[in-house]
Amino acid sequence: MNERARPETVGATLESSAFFMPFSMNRHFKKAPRLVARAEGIHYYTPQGSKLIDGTSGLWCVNAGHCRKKIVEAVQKQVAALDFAPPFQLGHPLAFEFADKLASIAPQGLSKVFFTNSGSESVDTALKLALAYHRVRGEGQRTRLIGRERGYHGVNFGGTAVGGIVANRKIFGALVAGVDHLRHTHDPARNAFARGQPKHGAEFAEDLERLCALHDPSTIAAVIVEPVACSAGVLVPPLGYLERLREICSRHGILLIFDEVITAWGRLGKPFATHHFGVVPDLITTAKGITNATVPMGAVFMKEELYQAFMQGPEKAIEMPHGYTYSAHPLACAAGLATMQVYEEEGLLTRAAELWPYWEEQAHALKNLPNVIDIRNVGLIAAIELAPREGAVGARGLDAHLKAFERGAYIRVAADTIALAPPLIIERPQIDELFGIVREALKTLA
Ligand code: PXG
Repeated sequence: MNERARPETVGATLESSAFFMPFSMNRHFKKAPRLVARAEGIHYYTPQGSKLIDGTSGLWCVNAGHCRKKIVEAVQKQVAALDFAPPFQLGHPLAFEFADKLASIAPQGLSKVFFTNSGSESVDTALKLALAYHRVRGEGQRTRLIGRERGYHGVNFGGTAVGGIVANRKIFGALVAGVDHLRHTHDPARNAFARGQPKHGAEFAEDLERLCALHDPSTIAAVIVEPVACSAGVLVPPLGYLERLREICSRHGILLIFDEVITAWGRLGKPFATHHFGVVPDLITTAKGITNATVPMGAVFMKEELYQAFMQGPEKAIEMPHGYTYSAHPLACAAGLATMQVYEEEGLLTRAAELWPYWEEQAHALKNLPNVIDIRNVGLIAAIELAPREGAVGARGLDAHLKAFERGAYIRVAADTIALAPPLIIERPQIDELFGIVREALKTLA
């Protein structure tokens, strides 16, 4: 065993480690590392054997819980049978089988699937598909892409450009030309402590009309939004908002992309958020739970007519000059097929709907704890927003994360907002336990 992985030495030598950790406070972390060595069900285990409830399904991705036997075995079997197959001008049966399986679960009409390896790649793929779709139809002047303030669409250039979290953008220069942003939908003055979709704010969708008036709608290729903006602190769409956005896009011939990297695969009690909200986009980006995070993978779903628009040229021509070495990787397809089987056998794509009322009650029961200024929930997601300390945005959130960890729960924080989204297999007593730990952490927080 690597010396660093031994329980007695773990953490002792990390300050000089070569690992530049992503989206992490490297120096702070390496001084007092929080490591996990094993996982099972809804729990992580530290190298020393302490048990932690996984309050955020890893990074919103381990929807069926950790180390599920069926998925593990499918991957083990696949790696020994076909480790890799080029996806360009060659195929392997699982890729076609998995795409068909996914299309059968996806919202009706979104019948074609493009494979990627992550949410970021799904987003950049969807943006390129949108631009190319307009171009092959003779509307190549539609080059503008519209995102939204506080949106998170991964970290590649396209996704960073349409994203709207300032800290993720500001040090990377001009990004991509021709991008604009809708205003965000957060309105705590009217909507604080809303349960599910907030009542006020459908009119924020009218901001798209403002951008249409500014740029002329004929220059806009696509609008991309998360149905629920999760990374920016769980912003649930106001009632009527997504409907309005859909109407405006349709009226102006603009493609609507839902980024469902987090919300797909059962998080809102239906397979996709699209099913839950009843508003159907033209493209959907997914990743994370598509393989229960066992093997990296993403997929972009598109309407049949988009796919068909690409199929009009000569048959001996590549219709979409885009794709990754690892698109439809055999291990990912095997993991994904086994994941869908687990989801179906255990009813996990709809289980959040059953847990929702209980989950909502437990979340909102934290209302009177110190520093809590808002609580938001949707499906099996909850956000507890804390007042920031003066001049130190995020400090209280970080302390909440650390205190919860000490008490046996791994939770994500976005600045001063705690975000909870446990595996969809969680039971009611475990929900109590998770909120119990958060409650204790909040009580002791300065
Ligand atoms: N779109 C959305 C909506 C996401 O939430 C991505 C794209 C990018 O996916 P990849 O696989 O490239 O990371 C995401 C990722 C958090 C958190 O705690 C959220 C994500 C990733 C890491 C942390 O909010 N979302």
